[in-house]
Parts: sequence; structure tokens; C-alpha cells
Amino acid sequence: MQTYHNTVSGKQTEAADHQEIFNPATGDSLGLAPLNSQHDVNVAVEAARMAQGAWARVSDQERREIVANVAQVLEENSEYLAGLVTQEQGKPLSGPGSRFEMQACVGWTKVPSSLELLPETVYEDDTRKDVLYRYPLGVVAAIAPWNWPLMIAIWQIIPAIRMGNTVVLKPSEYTPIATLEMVRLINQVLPPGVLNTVSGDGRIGAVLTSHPDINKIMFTGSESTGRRIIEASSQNLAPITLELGGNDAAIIMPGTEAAAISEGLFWGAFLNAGQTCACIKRLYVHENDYDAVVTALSDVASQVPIGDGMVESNLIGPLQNAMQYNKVKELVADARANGCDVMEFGDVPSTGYFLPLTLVGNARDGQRLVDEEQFGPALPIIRYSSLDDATASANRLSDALGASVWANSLEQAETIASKLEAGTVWVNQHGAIHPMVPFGGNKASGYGVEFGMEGLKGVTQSRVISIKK
Ligand code: TXE
Repeated sequence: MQTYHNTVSGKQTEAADHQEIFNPATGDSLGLAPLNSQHDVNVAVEAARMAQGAWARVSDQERREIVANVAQVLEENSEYLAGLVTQEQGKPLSGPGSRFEMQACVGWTKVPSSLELLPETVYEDDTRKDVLYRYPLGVVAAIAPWNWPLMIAIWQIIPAIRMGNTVVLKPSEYTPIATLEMVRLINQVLPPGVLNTVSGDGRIGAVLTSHPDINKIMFTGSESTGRRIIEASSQNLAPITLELGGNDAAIIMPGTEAAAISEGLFWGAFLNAGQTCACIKRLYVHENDYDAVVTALSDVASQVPIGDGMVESNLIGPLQNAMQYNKVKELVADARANGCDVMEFGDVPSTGYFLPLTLVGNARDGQRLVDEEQFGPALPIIRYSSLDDATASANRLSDALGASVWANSLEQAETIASKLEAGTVWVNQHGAIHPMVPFGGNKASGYGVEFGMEGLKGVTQSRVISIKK
């Protein structure tokens, strides 16, 4: 059985304990991943701390070139890493799956390598000049989830490295292998100690995020863990970027042509079998359009092949783990017991954590499937009679990562979009993130933004030099 390793100071390390990782589609063993101790975390943080000063002194131009080299390594190893992601995480190679995830990794590496944060004269008059400079923070702890294991890790580590920080990354205990391999490969073009890993569950995450030598925490995961990380950061006062998932509402404006938007709606909700932070998780449809929308979505859902993602024709894979599989099943069972119309599509394999593509009609606010983040392939569809009601419904939860408005008229859609409380409101698309466009949650979906210039600023500390003229 293959054993995978952490990278610390540019070297592959040995661990005393390991866990076996299994393919969620087939149950096959994929190999052993390390389970680290507190001592291992200390060693990794020390490696990152020792490397940070020299990395910060590398010229900005050279760091940009090194990050561009990282993009090249990702490109060259895309097929290998995509295969690992599919076997470990479950999303198919094809469609918006693991090859798509690798393209995103490359894009989200190239863009920061092309950006520069120049000193900014924030004030000047006859008497004074004030210039804001941005410096690295130091050692960044990156805690990644299991749904887009490589892409989200890249979102966390690349801006940090680009700005002269060093990183200790902990992948999710559900999906460590692809990440450990990606980090091993990237290290071929990075100075030793710039990017290190530790592996294990939340206990190791807690040791890392509370470590006194951590200067910044990047976290994507659940709200409850986010709260624990805020508490942990009282140990080191590290600023945190928190992306805590969402329960994104989509509102279809009255009279919108259903067939024209059904494909966009479907993938907006079922991307990665719904295991995406900014997926449509509640769909609000005007009562007059309800039947047409359900028919159009059913037409798309009935044509999407489900199965082992290593088979090129499959477009939807399994849930990644038993916890998530059981959670989605429980929420759908609750909806069924409360009178919802549960419509299931797809030939579901008998092994693995597969669930059918599920539209849940006649759903209502207050039901668990509507109010809780399902993070799976089950979309509740809720009728509304007035746009004011639909807007109030969309805004009634504390989750506020994304939202979308679907309409024939862009002008009308923008009016509703401006009333929705979310970090991003999309019009006639959902989850359409871009490496230049800041992304982050409002309310309980977190704080701080990633991507673009704002994302780079989030991994720096500002210092002002104020000169008397
Ligand atoms: O999340 P956790 P889980 C949601 C989704 C899912 C639920 C639970 O609804 O059903 O969260 O998933 C690390 N200190 N999302 O249990 O626990 C952990 O090891 C430091 C939405 O997987 O938040 C992993 O690396 N780290 C989300 C990471 O936190 C800790 C994506 C995320 O795990 C820790 C994933 C601690 N005390 C789940 N405890 C999104 N935003 O897209 C755990 N971890």
C-alpha cells in the first residue's frame, strides 16, 4: 500500500501514525496518509518561520516568477492530480469536475503572479505625505476543506506566498492525499520551508491555529469550526479570513423563460453533487412559473449520468464521506415526512456514497432542508407569490455567502439583486467566481475576502510612513 508524506522544509517527512484513505465511489483503498502529532506541527511551523525572512527578502519580481513556475508545475501535473482528486474526493474527471478543478488551480495561481501591490500615497498636502506600504504577515496557517481540496488550498496558499509569507497547510482529514501530492510537486520550484504541510483532523487543526508563531489564519469550512478558530486565535492574535459556507438562495423573477435558464440553474445547484460553498441551496419560484421550472429542471436532471468519476461519461460523483451522505439523506427524509414532493433522478450505483439528483418540490421556509446547509444533491424548490416575500425569504437566514437572481430583464434583476444580503449576488448565473473578483461571505458566512487585489491585501499587514514636509 502506498504511503503519502508531508512536506516540511522541502523534504518528505515520516510520521508515526497514519490513516487509510478510501475512494468514496468504490470503497477501494487509496493508501495511507500521515496523522501528525503536536510535535510535528511545531516542527512544520518552525520550518515556515525560519524560511520566512529570506522569502520576504526575495524581490517582488522574483516571487512573481516563482509563483508563475508553480502554475506551470500544476499545469504539467494536472492529469495526475485530477485523477487523485477524483478517486479521493469523488468529483468526476469530466465536466465541471477534477480537470476543471485543476484548471482553476492554474488560473488562481497565474493571476496573483501577475498582480502587484504598490505603495499607495493615501494623503498629501503642503505639510505632509502619508504612504501606505504592505508587508508580509509572517507564517500563515491554512486549513482546507474536502469539497474542492486542491482549489481551495490554492486560494489560501498562493496569495500568501505571493506576498512573502510562508505557509503551513492542513488538508481535510477526508481528502489529504491529492493535497500532499500537490504540495510535494509545487515544492520542486519553491525554496525549502515556504510551503509545508501537516495532516490530521480538527485536533491538529486546533494545535496549528492556536500556535504562537502563526501570524494569519486562512480557513474554509463549517461555521462551528470557524467559531473555534476565532477562539484559538486569541492565543496568537492572528487575523483570520473565514469562509464558512452558505445557504445560497436563487430567485427566479416572474415570467422568466424556464428552458433558457434550466441548465445554469441545474449546475448552479448540483456542481460537485452540491458539495460547494456557493451552490444554489434554496430555489424560490413564482407560483405561476412553478410547474414550468420543475419540468425544465427535471429534463436536465434526468440526462446527467451519475457514477464513478474515473469513467469519462459520468458527470456527477458520490458524496465525499459518510457524514455528508447521511446528513443529506436525513434532510431529504425530513422533507418527505413534511409533505414535500421528492423527485429523484439518475441510476445510482449500489456501492459508494451515491445519492440521486433530487428536486424537492413544495418545500417551505422553516423546513430543515431549506434552513440548514444540505451540501449535497437535493434542491428544495419554494413557491412565492410576491417578490417582496421572496426577497425577505432569501434574507431571513444568517448564511450570506452568495445569492442569485434569474430574469429576462437585467434591469429588474439588478433591482432585486441590490436587496439581497450576500457577499456576491449573481444575475443569470450562480457561483461564477473569478480570480480577479473579491469573494467572501456576509453575516455568518464569514469575513475577509479572497481573490484579486483585495485578497492579496488580506495576507499583508499595512504600515504607513508619514513624512512632515
Ligand atoms: O467541516 P469542518 P466538516 C460544511 C458542510 C459540512 C459541514 C461539516 O455543511 O456538512 O461544514 O463539514 C478542520 N481547529 N462545509 O466537518 O470541521 C478540519 O480538519 C482547526 C462547508 O468537514 O469545518 C478540516 O480541515 N481546524 C465548507 C476543516 O477544518 C479544524 C466546506 C474543515 O472541517 C478544527 C466543508 C479546529 N478546531 C464543509 N476542527 C465550505 N465553506 O465550503 C476541524 N478543523
